[in-house]
Amino acid sequence: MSDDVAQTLSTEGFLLKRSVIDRDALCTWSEMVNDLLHRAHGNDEALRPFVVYEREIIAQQPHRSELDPEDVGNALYLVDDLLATDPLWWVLFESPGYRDFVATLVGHEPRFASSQCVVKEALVGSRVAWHRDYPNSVSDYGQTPGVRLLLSMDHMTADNGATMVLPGSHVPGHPSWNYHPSHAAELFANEIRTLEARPGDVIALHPSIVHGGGINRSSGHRRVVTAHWLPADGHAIDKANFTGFGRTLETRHRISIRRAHP
Ligand SMILES: O=C(O)CCC(=O)C(=O)O
Repeated sequence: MSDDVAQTLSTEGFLLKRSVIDRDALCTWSEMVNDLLHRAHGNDEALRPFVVYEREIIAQQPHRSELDPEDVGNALYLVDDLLATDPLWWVLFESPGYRDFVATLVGHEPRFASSQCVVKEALVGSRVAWHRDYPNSVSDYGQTPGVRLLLSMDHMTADNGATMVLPGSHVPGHPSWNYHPSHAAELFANEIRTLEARPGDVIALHPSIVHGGGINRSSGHRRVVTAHWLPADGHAIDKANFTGFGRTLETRHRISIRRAHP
């Protein structure tokens, strides 16, 4: 990891890198995302195991939105496990700017753990609840938890539900560890940062940072492609049989993911 990047990630728990993906590569990523979401909207059967709809999120966690499940139609919340939906995603994850950034953060033999497209559709997008990606009830990344990257596909602003972070909250001993992440976000509200990003920018998150994001009631969608990357000696365990963690990925860069409860 370069010194300034290492310093920022270790002290702040996040960093925003501008224009990681160049304009040409971004067009290809956009086409992939558009195609994916088009298929998901069209109820493509092959995608169904990977799609989470807004109505499902709101039915299970009503505090994520002031809308009712029947208000949000067929809006998508996320598509999980992008590599399972289409192996071509792997080509995108190999885009030079992106790949170099991953290498800067976790070394030249990065291991891939998971990926999603998180969608906040125009007018109806729910909030992302405050959480830490590690530790949590879903996944265990052990001693070398790596980094979560969020590639912004749209201009993310406070209005459309940009990602928000509580700086420093990844550090053991930070007072936020005494509270549930949503309570910590309330208590330390004046320290929260909203990460406004443009298409092609990448947000890097330490897996233990408290983060979340607001609703989208704007007229445009807000989409990010997330991917969790580990160093060469990293490992991930799926503790919840969460969609997206079940497969064993076998290429050189990918990681074998074990289930805690087969
Ligand atoms: O979509 C976002 O803004 C946040 C995504 C997120 O929280 C995550 O990938 O852990």
